[in-house]
Amino acid sequence: MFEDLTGKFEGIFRKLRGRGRLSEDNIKDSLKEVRLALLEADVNYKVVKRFIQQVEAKAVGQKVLRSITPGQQIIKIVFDELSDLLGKERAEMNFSAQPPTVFMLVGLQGSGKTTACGKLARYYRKRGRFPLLVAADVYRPAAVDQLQILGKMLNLPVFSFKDDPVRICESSVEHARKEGKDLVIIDTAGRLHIDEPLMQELSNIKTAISPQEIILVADGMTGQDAVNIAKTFDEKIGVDGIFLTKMDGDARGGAALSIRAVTGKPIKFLGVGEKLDQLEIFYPDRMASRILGMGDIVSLVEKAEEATSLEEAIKLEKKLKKETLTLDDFYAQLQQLKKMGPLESILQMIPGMGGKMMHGLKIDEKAMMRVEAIINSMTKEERQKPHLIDGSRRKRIAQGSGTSVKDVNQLLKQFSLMQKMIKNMSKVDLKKLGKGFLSFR
Ligand SMILES: Nc1nc2c(ncn2[C@@H]2O[C@H](COP(=O)(O)OP(=O)(O)OP(=O)(O)O)[C@@H](O)[C@H]2O)c(=O)[nH]1
Ligand SMILES: [Mg+2]
Repeated sequence: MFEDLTGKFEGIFRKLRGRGRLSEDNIKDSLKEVRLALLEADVNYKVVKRFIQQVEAKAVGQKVLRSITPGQQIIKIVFDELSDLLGKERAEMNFSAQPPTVFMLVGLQGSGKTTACGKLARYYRKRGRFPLLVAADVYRPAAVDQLQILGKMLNLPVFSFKDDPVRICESSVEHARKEGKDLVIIDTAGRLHIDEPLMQELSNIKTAISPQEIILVADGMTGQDAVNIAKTFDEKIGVDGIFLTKMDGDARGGAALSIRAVTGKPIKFLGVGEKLDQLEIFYPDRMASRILGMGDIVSLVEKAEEATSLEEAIKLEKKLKKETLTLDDFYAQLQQLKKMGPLESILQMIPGMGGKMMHGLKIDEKAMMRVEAIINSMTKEERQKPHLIDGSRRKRIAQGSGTSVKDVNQLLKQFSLMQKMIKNMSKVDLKKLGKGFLSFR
């Protein structure tokens, strides 16, 4: 996501940082580069023009503060403008005071509506809601099946029967009310292009059930097309927010950066993969800092928090205080790390690790799998008391896990180092534990 732009911003800011004083001329030069970078990222040209004008107006003639360098001051101005461009503050979803709340997802064919329904259902279920998925795409039988598969995966009910979409939606709300489901998520039909019958149908559904949120699902990889689609949907039926999908495949980010400014509607979520947990809540300021290569500590911490349940953390901390870290704990920790998603995407959120820095660093996920296999091949006793693992046990474990004795030795060595390291720590530090795996080969 945004790799191209981040790389360019890093270059531009590096040059600025090296300068003690800034003149109007070198501000202009930098802004020219920023402008080019944004255009190359496929940001709408009108949006770029306004952006540059605003940064320039703020930068030129600004008093240089004594405590920071002029370069830093410009970075701050660009950051502020970028956050504004992305919407400034997080736009929350609206919930009805009288349940059920209805989210209606709309968008073109293949934009990711059905997947987005599953992601939102999973996300809100985790936050204590009771979602009901509704299949309002009656034209493609496979569409209903797809939603039902997602429902099974999530263990959530799916409402569907053969009828006209408006009646399906009306009955689904009734059904939710009766069954005590407080969140209705409607998956509507997509078309290849925007056409009148589709708009009419969506509009009829809207009139019939007055959803709290009409969310336009748009494919981020299509750049300015996504922006135009959002604009048309908003004009025809009115949308409350945008769910931008396939951001994992979008290195440029033109849609994300233009859509708010062009449509006036906020991005609320990003889809960053096909899996149901590959959902990101959209925060304009955090996204701006990520694009600028400043990293995103807050998101990182939140992700870690979601993965490590409080209970587990307390248990582990107690254990660490007693200095009896076992391979079982180590294994549990590994699972937590895995729940946080691919290591690369986590590292990308750490300042200084974004953009170009990542190219030189290859995370060895295979090594992590090897560690898992090795621990899996140990007996319960061995995991609790690693010092029992002698030569012949090492051979057996290596064979059982399809690794070599050398691998087993290395893991045990690393583990004992970690035990020592942890003795010196008062609290669990996921990041440090993570580093252990990264260098393990
Ligand atoms: N990489 C990636 N793929 C995604 C994402 N969201 C959805 N997809 C994929 O995009 C394809 C289309 O997704 P669907 O959810 O079926 O799209 P849809 O809008 O419901 O499509 P129709 O029902 O045909 O209109 C599927 O292969 C999804 O797995 C995402 O965030 N990242
Ligand atoms: Mg679908």
